Order: sequence, then C-alpha cells, then structure tokens
Amino acid sequence: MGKNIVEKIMESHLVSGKLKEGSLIGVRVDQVYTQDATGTMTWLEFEAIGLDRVRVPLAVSYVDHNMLQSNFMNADDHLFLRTAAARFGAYFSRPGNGICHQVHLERFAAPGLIALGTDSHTPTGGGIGMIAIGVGGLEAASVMAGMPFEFTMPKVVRINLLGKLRRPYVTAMDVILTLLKMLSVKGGVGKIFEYGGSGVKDLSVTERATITNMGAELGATTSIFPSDENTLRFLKAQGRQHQWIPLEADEDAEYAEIIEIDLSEIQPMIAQPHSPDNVVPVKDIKETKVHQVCIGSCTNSSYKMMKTVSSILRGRTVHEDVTLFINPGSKQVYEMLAHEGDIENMIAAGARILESACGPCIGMGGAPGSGQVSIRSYNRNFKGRSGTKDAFVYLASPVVCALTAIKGEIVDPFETDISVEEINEPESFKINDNMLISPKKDKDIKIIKGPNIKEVPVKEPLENTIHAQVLLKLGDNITTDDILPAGTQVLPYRSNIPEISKFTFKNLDENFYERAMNAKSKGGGIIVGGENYGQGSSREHAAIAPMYLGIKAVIAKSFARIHRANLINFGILPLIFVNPEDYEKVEQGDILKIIDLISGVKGSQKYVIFNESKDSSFEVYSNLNDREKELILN
Ligand code: MIC
Ligand code: SF4
Repeated sequence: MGKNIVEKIMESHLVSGKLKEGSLIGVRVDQVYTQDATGTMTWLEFEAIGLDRVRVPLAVSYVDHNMLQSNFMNADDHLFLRTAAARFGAYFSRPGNGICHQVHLERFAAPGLIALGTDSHTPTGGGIGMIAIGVGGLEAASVMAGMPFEFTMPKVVRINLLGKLRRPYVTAMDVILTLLKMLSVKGGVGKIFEYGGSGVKDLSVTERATITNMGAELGATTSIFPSDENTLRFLKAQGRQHQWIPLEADEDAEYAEIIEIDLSEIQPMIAQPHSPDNVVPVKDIKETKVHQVCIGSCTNSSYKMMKTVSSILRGRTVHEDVTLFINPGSKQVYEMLAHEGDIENMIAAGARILESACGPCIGMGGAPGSGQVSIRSYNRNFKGRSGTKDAFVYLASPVVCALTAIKGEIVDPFETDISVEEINEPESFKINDNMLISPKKDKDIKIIKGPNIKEVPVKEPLENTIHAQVLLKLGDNITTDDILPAGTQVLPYRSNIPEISKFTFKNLDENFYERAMNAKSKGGGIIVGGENYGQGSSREHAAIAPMYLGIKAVIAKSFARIHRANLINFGILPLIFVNPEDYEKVEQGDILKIIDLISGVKGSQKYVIFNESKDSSFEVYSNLNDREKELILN
C-alpha cells in the first residue's frame, strides 16, 4: 500500500508504537525551538532535569514575544535565555532577529525532518515539507533531554488543491481563511492536514507557510506540504540547497478524508471579531470604517507580501483616521526591505514601523483604542488579545490590510481604483546570520537569573479524592488568552508563576484569583468548560498558574490538544463529560466530590462525580494514554 507524506516522515523517525491512527507512538525529533515567552519556563525545566547539554541535533532559543523593555524584567529574561542557550548547547537568536517561526523557516527548517516548538504556530515549518508541531514547555524540555516525542497518531486528512490563485488580489491568507470558514476552529482537532494536488505548484514555500501557520487556528496537530521544485528554489535562495530532498505522497496513499479546494475560486476573505473562523468574503463587509491596521507577524511577513504592501503604499498616505503598524517577521526580510527602499516607502506613507517581533499580535504595544476597529494580517483575533477588551479585531490578507489603510475603510481588492502589483519571489535572500549565536563548547558558562526568574512550581502526586468547589463555569472555545491573558502587564511575568497567577481568568472574572486562593486550603477548585477548552496558544502557564492556585481538575466537553497535554504535565486532571448534557447539571459554586481517582486512572478511567450541592451525580472519563497516566499519578 502507498504512503502519504506524514507516514513517510513518521516512519523514518519511529522509535515506538505502531504507525496507526489513534495509537500511541514515539518519534525521534531533529529540531526543538523555544521562544522567550514560553522559553524561560522551558529552559528552567530543562535545567531541572539536570543534564549538561541538549540531546537533539539542533535546538534554538528565540526572543520575539516579550520585547517591550519598560523595566528590568524582559531584559533580564533575555539574558537568562542567552546564558542558558550557551550553557546547554543551543543556538540563541538575539532580540531583533525576528519571529521564531519565520526565522526558523528561513534558516533551519528542512523537508523530511521533525521539529517541535514551544509555540502553537510551529506548524509554519510544514510549508517546507517538515513535520513541525507546537508543544508545551515540559514536552520540549523532555525531548531536548533525549526522550522521544510521544503522542497519539492523528488522522491524516488530504487537502487537494486545484487551479491557481487570482493573484495579486487573492493570497495564501485567503486560502486558509476559506478553510477556517469551512471547518471552524475545531475542524482540525485530532488531525494533520496534508496538502497535495496540482494546485500545490502554484504556491511558493512562504505562501505554503502562511497556510500551515494558520492551520493552528483549525486546531490541527500540524499541516504539511510536499517538497518539490519550489521547495528547492526557496532553499537555494536561502543558500541551503544541500538540505533539499523531494517528498510527495504515493499515488495510492490513503487518507482518513479528502477535501478539495479550487484555488481559482477563492475570493478575498476576512475573519470578523472575535474568532478566526468567523469568516466572510471581504466584499460582504466592505466600507466598514477602520481605525487601525497591523501588517506583519509570523503569518504574513514574507518578502513577497511585504514588497506588495510597500508597492501599495508607495506615493500614497495612510488615511487620516487610521494608524498603520508594520512589524516585519524577520531581520532578513526587514534588512532587504530597508536595502531596497521599501521601508522608505512605508515611512513616507505614514506607517509606524515596529521592530521585527510579535508586537501588537500578542498585545505587546499597539493596542487599539476603546471600541475601535483594527484589521490585521495576523492569525488570531480573540477578544481582548489586542490588549483592548472592547476592540473589534478582523483578520485579512496584507493586500486587503494595505488597501484598507489607505482608504480608511475595508476594501475589496477587486473593486478598488488602486492597482496592486504582482511581486515575484526573490532569486536569493540576503543571508546574514550575525544575530544567531552558535552553541558554545564551554560547559562552565554561568546561567544568569535576575529576580524575575523564579523556580518551577511542582505539584504533589494525585490524591485519591477530589472534594472541591466549581470556581468557574465557562462556555465553548475558551482560549488560553481567556485563561491567562497576554499583553504588556502580564507577559513579562512568564518566568514568575506567583505573580502571573494573579491574572488567571482575570478578563473573564475579576475576582477569580481571590476566590481560588480562598478555596486553595479548602480542597482546591474545579473548572467546568464546554467544547474545545484551551484552544489557541501553547503557553503552559495556562496550566501552571491554575495548578499553583489549587485547581485539581477541569471538566469539559472536549479539550484542545496542546492545552490538554499541558494540564496533564502539571497534574490537573482533564475530565470529559460522558453525556455532554450533564454540563447543565453543574453550576458555579457547586461542591463536587470525585472518589477512587487512583484506581480510576489506572483502570477504567471512568469516574462518578457527586454534586453535593445538587444532590445528584454524573459520569466523566479521562482518555489518558500510558505515559499520561504516569504523569498524572506522579
Ligand atoms: C500566540 O500566538 O498565542 C503565542 C503568544 O505566540 C503563543 C505562545 C505564548 O503564549 O507565548 C502560542 O501561539 O503558542
Ligand atoms: Fe508571535 Fe503572533 Fe506569531 Fe504568536 S501568532 S508567534 S504572538 S506573531
């Protein structure tokens, strides 16, 4: 029987288990990378494991999230990361070098490899034909310590692309927004999307990477494209042609499902507030007044897209009601734009050029005004993520964003008097790795820890009985941004759990922290959620902070993959309603009792929950694999 691309790569990396949908497998990992917001914890965890050096062929520590330096905290964290990378044998990508996913794609990603990153948009690397998966910090630390990466083999779904995009008006961003409209933010849970078909050759590596990047918003484990002539062209332009191998699915490869998309039928699309799947054609909401436009991020900062934006802005002025921010995703692209006069075009038009980092995407600067409309070429528009609770954030292609910045209202590229130029991919990129510090040989380097770097908190082993109060009852699609917000006030505490835990659920419930602290000595707390609990980010802090506050279990209808793994890693039981209707049987404030947990985890994984406040009971289950059972018990 023929094989698909995912099977080919997994098979060549398999160390345990059977390569079969739904079974637990272990694979060897070639590359691991971290970013600063998740990386400080990851490197503390790696240090706690007690090894001298990383045991993977390549590890990279990037700095791109916490960039605003209004006091010592972020600067101290960067120093910790630099010295830890030097001490443990990882590359260090200095602040200013760019956003981890884009820099990794440009300088390290290669077809046929497996990479893990402590960030949910790690699948960006799928654009080059690599299996790239976002994980929590402890997962990454264990793998860097030489363990295989163990996970349940997802379904492989083929996305068959046909035809060609109607360039330059329709872009890769419109492809993934179309998929989000079709499949929703839950549509990819438990799946890997493998792209194929005659339309693949119409897309360059960076366009493919835009699509795999935002596959994270579908909830997919990852997404991957074949490695072909376009992949070779990109690697050549990056001076890395020796890393090319061809990779495609066999003719008779099998898939769990096949979805067909005709690229020539795709139109400019836009995600409306407050979810990336709330997608409509741009023409349906054209002329909506806009106050802010943000272009860049790890989703849409390729050379080609940035040059397109520059050409739209050339000789024009940003509308007087609009603030335009541009954050190029990598120093490489930034330097080329500067060299070729594009930064000059942007500045002349009135754009506010930011450093090459996440910036407004994660609410680190550039928050919109109260009730204002912001349109962004980014990947997430969850409520409050921008830093402004009542802002309205839309997501669209850089083309739509740039045209909108000029007109002051949402523009359909097919209907405007501004002509959009078609830009070609570059023959060669400007290669200058001076902001990447190579691993050091010296093992005596001292790791420098400022006052913001605190210990990793550790939980007691699982107790046999949980007798606790429901501290919060929530609906569907709760994001990690809801659980633990980002932004200028919170993000700098990522290395400091006692401080950051004060912000747990703060945007949803002002008093959560106080309630949790009160309940902590009285048996702790339980959270109740709906479907897809914990979607979004890989930040394990969204599990560590609740653990620190005494949360013992989360009961939900279903969980997002990375957050579920993070809960287990930090000893919080993820429990699922056997009958989803039983969700109605619990209220905030109810006292619940769950008994015989230890034998339950080891055995049937079914548990009866007694709701003492309602004098009723209902059933839940956990679906832990053997490795997860061990983690939860210990
Ligand atoms: C995000 O886009 O939500 C982030 C910020 O990059 C997160 C990581 C984090 O919370 O540090 C992610 O995607 O995993
Ligand atoms: Fe950074 Fe935004 Fe990309 Fe996350 S999605 S890595 S915050 S640019």
